[in-house]
Amino acid sequence: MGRNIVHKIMEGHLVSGNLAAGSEVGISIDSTLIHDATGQMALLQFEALGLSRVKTKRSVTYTDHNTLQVGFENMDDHAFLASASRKFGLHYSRAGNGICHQINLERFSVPGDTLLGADSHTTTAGGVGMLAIGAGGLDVAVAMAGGPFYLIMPQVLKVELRGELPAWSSAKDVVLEILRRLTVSGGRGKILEFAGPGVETLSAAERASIANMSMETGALTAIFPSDEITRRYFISQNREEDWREIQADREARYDEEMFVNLSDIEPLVARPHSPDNVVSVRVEQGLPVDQVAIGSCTNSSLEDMLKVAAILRGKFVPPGVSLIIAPGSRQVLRDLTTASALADMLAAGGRLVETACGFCNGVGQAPRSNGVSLRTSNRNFPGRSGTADANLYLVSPETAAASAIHGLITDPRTLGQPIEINLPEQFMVDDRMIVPPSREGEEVEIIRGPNIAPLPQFEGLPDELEGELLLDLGDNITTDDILPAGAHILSLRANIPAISRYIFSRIDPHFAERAQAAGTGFILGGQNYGQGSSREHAALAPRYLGVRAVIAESYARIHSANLINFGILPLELIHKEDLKRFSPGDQLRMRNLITLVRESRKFPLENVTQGFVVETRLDLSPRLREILLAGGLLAYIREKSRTGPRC
Ligand code: MIC
Ligand code: SF4
Repeated sequence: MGRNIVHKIMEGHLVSGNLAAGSEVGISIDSTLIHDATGQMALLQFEALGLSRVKTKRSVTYTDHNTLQVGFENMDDHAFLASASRKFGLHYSRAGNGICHQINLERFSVPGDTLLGADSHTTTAGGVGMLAIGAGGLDVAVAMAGGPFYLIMPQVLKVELRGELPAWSSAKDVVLEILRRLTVSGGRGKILEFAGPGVETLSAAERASIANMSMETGALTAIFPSDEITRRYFISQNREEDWREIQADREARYDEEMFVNLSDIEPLVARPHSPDNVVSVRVEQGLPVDQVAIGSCTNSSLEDMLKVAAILRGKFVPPGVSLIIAPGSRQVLRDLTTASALADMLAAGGRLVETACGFCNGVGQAPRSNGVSLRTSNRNFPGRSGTADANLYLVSPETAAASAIHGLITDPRTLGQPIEINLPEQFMVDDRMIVPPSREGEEVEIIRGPNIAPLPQFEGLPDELEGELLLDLGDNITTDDILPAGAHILSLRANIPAISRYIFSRIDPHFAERAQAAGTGFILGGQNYGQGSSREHAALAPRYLGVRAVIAESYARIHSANLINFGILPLELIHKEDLKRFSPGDQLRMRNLITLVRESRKFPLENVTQGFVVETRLDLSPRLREILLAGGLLAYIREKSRTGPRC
């Protein structure tokens, strides 16, 4: 029986376990990615592991999430990241160079290699056949130290693409269609592997957009073959030597299959407030828009930007519409200037902002109260834009540009003749904004401004937990709900005591005080708890405030791993009807935890206030049991290194 791409790459990287879906496997990691929202913790944690240099083939730190510098905190972070990267052997991409996933695709991706990134959209590199996975910063720190990445072997879902996209439909519409079908939880426990004749009709940038946003289905990652089109992309990046062909075998076996006929894809839009709330753009046609924001790691390639420029050429945005344009990288921006496309964008009234994440995670360009913002990014969760009651709609660059010139949501098909763009044979390759690591043995001093706080230390798991149920939340709670995005909070990512003040602050502004007063706390969620970003702060900071267990129906993968990494129990309710039996403020208790974590899958949870016991479950591999007993991954590694090999 033939092998699919996922199994081929995993086999080549297997360190422990076997590839049977559902079992724990360890894989070796070739490259890592961190940035200025997750990298501070990852580097502090790497430092705590006691190694002097990273052991990966290549590790890179990017400065893209928060480049506003409204106070010293932000620059303290950048100076720390730059100096620690140099010392520990990481490349450092300076502010202004662009968004991590776009630069990784351009300059560092390698088909067939593994990449672990402290960012959920690390999956973007799947567009060129890299097995690219998002994880918490601590898991990435361990990978930088040469340790394997452990995961539950997912099922491989073949997404067979047929046909060809019609004019005005775009890669973004393909992934919106996949989200419409799978929803934000339908990809859980799966990797999406793209196959079929439709693949060769898509460019590398289009595939990367699809791989980027596929993770919103909850999938571990998504991957495309690396073929002649990929090779041409590498040639135009002047990196043909990094290209390698990766194809599934002819009779490759998959766990599941779905079909997408590209010829049937029409322009789509994800309505507020979830990326799976997808309808045809025709349904929303005519809705007045206040803001159109084009960019983010999903849609900021040269191809996307050239299409936008072609649509804007000779037009002008009406009063009342703010058109934000953020090209994905310095390379894209420079190529736009030579193609004179930038001139067309500016002439149309476009507001050029720095090549960074920016508007996508609430760092600038917040819409007006109750405003409508049309975005080419990948998430429209409530409050993500920085305006609590704004309405975010996710669309393709074509739909965004068409809507910008009309001031109304506009089906791009109404623009008539399809646009034509010319991509250069060779992109503008210039790596001078990427600072190489120091030479081995060279003295480098790490710069630690006052915003760089020491790592908090946590004790091991106690035998008994008793505390208050602090919050009762619903389904699909995002990490943006747990720890909001935005420039101010982002500038505290290196300072756990300071950032913990903002945990659940949009849901309850007094949460942090209540949690600390309670001493030990529990959180109740619904389905798919912790979906969205990889930010480990959404686990680490609650732990700092005394949260020791979350009770939910199910969890998003990265967040559940982060909870365990910081010694919080991610308990699953066995009978979901039990969710309704709890009230905030109830006193909860768990006994004999040490024995239960060592031996059991079932964890009785007592509601002392109301006098009942419910059954919860925690499926743990022996390694995860030990991590929980130690109180978290760092403590576990320290214990291990006293008794055996590191990591
Ligand atoms: C996001 O898109 O939500 C972020 C900001 O890039 C996050 C990273 C973070 O919050 O640390 C992600 O996707 O992982
Ligand atoms: Fe940056 Fe937005 Fe992409 Fe996250 S989703 S990496 S914030 S551009």
